[in-house]
Amino acid sequence: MSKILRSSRALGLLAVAAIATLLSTALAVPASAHGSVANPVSRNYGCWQRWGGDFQNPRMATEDPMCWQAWQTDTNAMWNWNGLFREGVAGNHQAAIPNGQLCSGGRTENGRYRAMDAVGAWRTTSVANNFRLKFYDQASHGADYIRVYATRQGYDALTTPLAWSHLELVGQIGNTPASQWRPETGGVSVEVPVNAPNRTGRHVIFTIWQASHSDQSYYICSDVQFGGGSTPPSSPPPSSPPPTTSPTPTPPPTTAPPTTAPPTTAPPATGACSAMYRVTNTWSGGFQAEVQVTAGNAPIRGWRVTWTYANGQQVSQVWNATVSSSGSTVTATNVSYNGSLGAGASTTFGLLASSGSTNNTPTLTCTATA
Ligand SMILES: [Cu+2]
Repeated sequence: MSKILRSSRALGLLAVAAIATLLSTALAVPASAHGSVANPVSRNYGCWQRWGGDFQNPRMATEDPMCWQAWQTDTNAMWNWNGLFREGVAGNHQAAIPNGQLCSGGRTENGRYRAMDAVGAWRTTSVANNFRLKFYDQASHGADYIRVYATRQGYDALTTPLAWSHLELVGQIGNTPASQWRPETGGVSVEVPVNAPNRTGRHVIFTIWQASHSDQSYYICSDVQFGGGSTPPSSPPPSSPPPTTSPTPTPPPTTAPPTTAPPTTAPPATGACSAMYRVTNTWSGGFQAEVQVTAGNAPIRGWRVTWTYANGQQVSQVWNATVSSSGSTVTATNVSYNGSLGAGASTTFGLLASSGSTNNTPTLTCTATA
């Protein structure tokens, strides 16, 4: 009796496990087959690989916060990690994609991938200055070309939205039909030799895959750490042409210093917290700002910062805070991992916003939860 009970219970557990496996398999299969950069893994593909099976785990917020904001922004974008493309660009990539939006393909698909543009500490892959970029194509489209760009030394990926002027062409292959790519489970892959000398530390690798089946262009950001030792090729030498280190077709390197508005320090509020706002970068039609929140002389468990924009500025994206706007008033609240601050301790959050020619610095109010 008890034996029968036990075994039927075991069967039940097995069935649950089988269903769970089926579900996670169904979830793991992208809705449509295209591709992305597998190594150094792209933002979207990496976040899907690391968290696709566990995307609601709050640990992600602390362990991999850029992926967390991406999953929070649009879960569909993550399931469709391979669908970050535009159609009909006719090779005019720079005309199609505004600065600050390179990693989302110019907010393609109604901005579905906009979280890829967020600036911050995306997980990096260590690479040598010479490495092979691996592109994974689930649909066997082949390529008219793949172009690989690296940010110039001096670009600060932690503070600066990616612009065309930051990029230098560091590798490319020409027309390669899928029949010349290496067979993979569920697709094909190809490697692009990359030569990006004189770089150390964190950089962004920006890849354009011009697929061959139609005018479909993919725009993909990968985060790397140069100087992290050598990355041996994962495979036999490529059948692709050698890299042409031709100069980039982008405008001259205008790594202009960020135009920084003078910081405004809110008066240390009623013992609880204070907030400082500064514009860290501006471009035509928009800007990036950073807000530093500092606890007063006692620890706090949460904070809220409010301000009013006087010139029609509109926040489009935020990281390390939750933001709501009501008319011109903006309210930013801590997220789970940065609400608790010791006495005198600070945290920062960032935002992207649109603006006209006038962009006055607002006055901030900080309220703390003790
Ligand atoms: Cu496709």
